[in-house]
Amino acid sequence: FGTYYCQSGRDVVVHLFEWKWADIQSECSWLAEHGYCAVQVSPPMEHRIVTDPPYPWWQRYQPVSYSMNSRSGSEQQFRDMVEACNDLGVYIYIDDVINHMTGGGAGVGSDGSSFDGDARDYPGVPFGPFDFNGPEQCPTASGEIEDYGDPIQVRNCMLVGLRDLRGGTAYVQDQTAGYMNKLIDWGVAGFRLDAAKHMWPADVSDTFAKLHDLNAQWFPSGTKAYVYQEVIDWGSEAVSGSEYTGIGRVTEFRHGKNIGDVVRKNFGQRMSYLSNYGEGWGQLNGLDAFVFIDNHDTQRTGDLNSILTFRQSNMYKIANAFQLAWQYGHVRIMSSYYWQQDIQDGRDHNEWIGPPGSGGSTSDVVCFDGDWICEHRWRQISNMVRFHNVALGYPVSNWWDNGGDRIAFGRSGRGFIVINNENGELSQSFSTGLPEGQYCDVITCDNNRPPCGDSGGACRGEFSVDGSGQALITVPAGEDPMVALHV
Ligand code: QV4
Ligand code: CA
Repeated sequence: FGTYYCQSGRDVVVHLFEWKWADIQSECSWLAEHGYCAVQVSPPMEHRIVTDPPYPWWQRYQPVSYSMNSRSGSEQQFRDMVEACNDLGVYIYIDDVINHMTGGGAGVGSDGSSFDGDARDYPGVPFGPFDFNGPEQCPTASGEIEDYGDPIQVRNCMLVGLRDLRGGTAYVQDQTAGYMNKLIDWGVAGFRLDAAKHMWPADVSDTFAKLHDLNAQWFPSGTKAYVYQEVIDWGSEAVSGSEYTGIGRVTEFRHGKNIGDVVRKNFGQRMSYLSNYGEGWGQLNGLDAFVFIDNHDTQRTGDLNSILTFRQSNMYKIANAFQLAWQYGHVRIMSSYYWQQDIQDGRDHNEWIGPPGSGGSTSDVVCFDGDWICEHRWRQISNMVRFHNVALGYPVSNWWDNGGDRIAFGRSGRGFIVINNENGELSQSFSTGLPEGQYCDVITCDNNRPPCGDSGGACRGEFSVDGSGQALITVPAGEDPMVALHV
């Protein structure tokens, strides 16, 4: 399940975090034009409605049933979105929460189903007490995961009180695979497996063995769903990401931290150390890895001194340009909404705040209105998605660095990028490996070929590559300290 299917020349995933289905449906035309392969959408199943705190984003990680009315819209709106995006060749991956149901307490979910977490009763599925892990499976007195050094606790006890499904039983697998098959039959192409670390690998593969092939209306017959599993592995716990690489791809959380540390120059890191970035840094094999600079968790509760987000816009653009120009892992771009942080003692007390809107409903997306950040539309990022697509499959070449924080590299004649993460202008002749011709800087210009276009006057214009692949390139320091050229 680690193979993904894209329209030819597309590769990158965008996470439209907390967007409504109707807004994603309209965004798909823009995404198709700009070469995105797929969209990751928020968990689409019926979820708990949390009022204390009021309607946090994380209420959607507490399933009540697998019916489809959620904060993002109705079942019909979901299906319309999938069809419209598929028709444009932009595929939908859903955030798949099947390790658990809600936390404690009782109530009514977003589609009207009742639930009682204390009694472990979810009639909307239905699940009852026998479908959950209890004292026989989980060795801790609290029923919670207390020691991440014990794989049995990690898999069989509750993650922050979330009622933990017995994923090894045929009945539970039939319900969760049935939910995924419903979505596959509607045209969904992939799954981010939430909390995969908390599920036994054998249960995960038994569940996926029940999945239908993708819908033949849009996908070649025999195509399997794409799966990337959320396993946070810093190397210090009992459960490791490599236990899951045989099933599908695995999130590589070290990617965002490592690149964040390099661009921020933490711990003496330098851009020049990136020359062997990827496996050379002790990370997963790139063909197993699913990567991102930040995700919906790390941008809130991650190590905020390492992780880069839209809030550090200039460094964030450098980090994204590097991950898109380099060749490592399957890349996802984060697309966020704004919230006011309240940092006390290094922790954001507002990290729970849900998407823009009121009373638990979400506002329509208007990119760049101050509420919706739309990083995926930032020119420096979306033009680098194009660079990434053009260079797909062409190895890194023409490496250059100054031993410090200035680097340059090519992609075997398809693209070339220079990054100047130091003070002062960088100006010199580079061996680009590019064919002779005139190129535009895609970090600051609209087009890759003349006429370069004028993005608000920032465009750095044309660069000439001569017959031997040499080009004189000047890269100012400060805002957008990069030049990127591609065929
Ligand atoms: C609270 C107490 C518990 C207590 C419980 C009683 O903290 O000690 O037992 O009440 O019922 C929310 C609250 C949390 C609350 C819990 C249950 O924040 O305080 O427990 O609900 O009511 C998201 C949020 C969580 C949120 C959860 C469910 O991050 O804060 O919990 O949604 O709403 C590990 C895992 C990794 C996980 C990561 C966050 O290995 O898998 O933690 N990441 C994924 C998602 C993440 C999501 C979940 C998993 C759960 O990316 O967004 O958690 O689906 O590293
Ligand atoms: Ca579990």
